[in-house]
Amino acid sequence: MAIFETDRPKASRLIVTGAGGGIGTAIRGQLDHLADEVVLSDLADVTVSGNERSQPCDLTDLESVRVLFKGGGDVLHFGGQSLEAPFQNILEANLVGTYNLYEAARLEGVRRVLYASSNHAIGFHSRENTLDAGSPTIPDTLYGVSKVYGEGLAQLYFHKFGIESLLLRIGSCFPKPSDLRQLSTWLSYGDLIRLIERMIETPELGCPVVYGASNNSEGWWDNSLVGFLGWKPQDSADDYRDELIAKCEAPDPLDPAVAFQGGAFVKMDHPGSK
Ligand code: NAI
Ligand code: 15L
Repeated sequence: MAIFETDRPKASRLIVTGAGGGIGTAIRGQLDHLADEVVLSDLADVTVSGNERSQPCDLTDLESVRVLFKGGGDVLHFGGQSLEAPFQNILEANLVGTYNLYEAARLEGVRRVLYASSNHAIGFHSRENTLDAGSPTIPDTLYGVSKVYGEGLAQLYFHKFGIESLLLRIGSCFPKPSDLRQLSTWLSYGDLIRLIERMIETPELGCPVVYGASNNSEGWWDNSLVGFLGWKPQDSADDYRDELIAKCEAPDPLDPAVAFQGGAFVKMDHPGSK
């Protein structure tokens, strides 16, 4: 029970931030069955089809985000800084941007948010550990820290204001796996869309952590605590295993990028002050 309960009816509108990015571009055009209207938003206009409409918005500007969310709806939040970067970039796009997103959601009556968190929120876990929704976060970058912060904001806005969020710690969401690590972390676009469908249809979502990976036999993440969602990934990086083994160098187990789940992010240059 939220402290300040508000009435948030099932949405007839789905709003997608970051609609011009890699994931947004891959999934737009495939969301029309989920709402009467799909609003695609990024810094600039994006191409639309069917029941889609484009509405540019800079997430760092609260008033613009309020205009975007006016009338409420469900939100897929893919907009922001998606890789390690200087702190100022992380601050604006992910810390300020995600605060504005939840604050505008509260003020404009948004029902649910898919928050695109990342495996880099848990990147310093050893690959020998299987993680579930209760595992502690150990971010591997400033970027990963910003994802932990976003998960915290989502939890605050759920427990205080009843805005539900699916905290999706995405592994590697690309057209196909491109290296040996992605045999564990790959999430297909089809499985992502199937999860979005479950997020919208599940009667009581709450604020669960979900690991975003397809049905990969080499996976490190256990989603059994969120079985109530009924999400069954159907694709698998296993189908690309032979191709990847033939083209990639054998991994060195002593390399931190191989020992830890975050891969190369754990040893990226730290973009701190000199
Ligand atoms: P991307 O970098 O391709 O797209 C991000 C989009 O956000 C861009 O189109 C950019 O213009 C927009 N954006 C940046 N700052 C903005 C601002 N101030 N206002 C409005 N829009 C802004 O990223 P991608 O790969 O599509 O990922 C989407 C989300 O999923 C990101 O939050 C990323 O951190 C997360 N994620 C993605 C993974 C993947 O494998 N693709 C893995 C883990 C997390
Ligand atoms: C992420 O969080 C990034 O946004 C994406 O570009 C990939 O690097 C992904 O993680 C990954 O770990 O493969």
